Amino acid sequence: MLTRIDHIGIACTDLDAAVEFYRSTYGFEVTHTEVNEEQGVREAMLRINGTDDGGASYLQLLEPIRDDSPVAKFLSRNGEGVHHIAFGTSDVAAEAEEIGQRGVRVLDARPRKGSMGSTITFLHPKDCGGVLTELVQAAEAPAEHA
Ligand code: CMX
Ligand code: CO
Repeated sequence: MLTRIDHIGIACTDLDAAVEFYRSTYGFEVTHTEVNEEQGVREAMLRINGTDDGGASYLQLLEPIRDDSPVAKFLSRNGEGVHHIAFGTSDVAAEAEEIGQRGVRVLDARPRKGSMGSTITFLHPKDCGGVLTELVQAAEAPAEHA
């Protein structure tokens, strides 16, 4: 089951400038930053709200670290903007398998490492009405949610 909007991924050319825009315009603060070598990005997660499944919803600001990365390719074709949406689930592998059986291409043979210790996979935008879609299983919930 998909139980929340986990995040909206936004492609930007200058991560620090994007962080400053979201801080000064809306008051959103950075919860976490990391480099994900496999995905080819430097990213900032801005926590917007908690959700009733014990998770949370974030904005994910993404700056490419390599010219051949998906976000670099997206920026060169479209410029800055919304890159993908991500739904949260408690079991990303099972969810991907089920959605794959409905004829949607799952882009990863097995789930990969995402932000903050999460496990992620992507669905092809051409099978999702033009929306690149990510599924996210958060890292083990903290003790109070276990
Ligand atoms: N949203 C919607 N459509 C997209 C898209 C996006 N983000 N990226 C590409 N497309 C469309 C293109 O517009 C193009 O459409 P047309 O054929 O109609 O022109 C088509 O998909 C192919 O585009 P492309 O530029 O040739 O891109 P590729 O096929 O090389 O790659 C994709 C597209 C989705 C397979 C690739 O971007 C991918 O594997 N993405 C998943 C990984 C990823 O995005 N990682 C970064 C985020 C990490 C994170 O969230 O943690
Ligand atoms: Co994402």
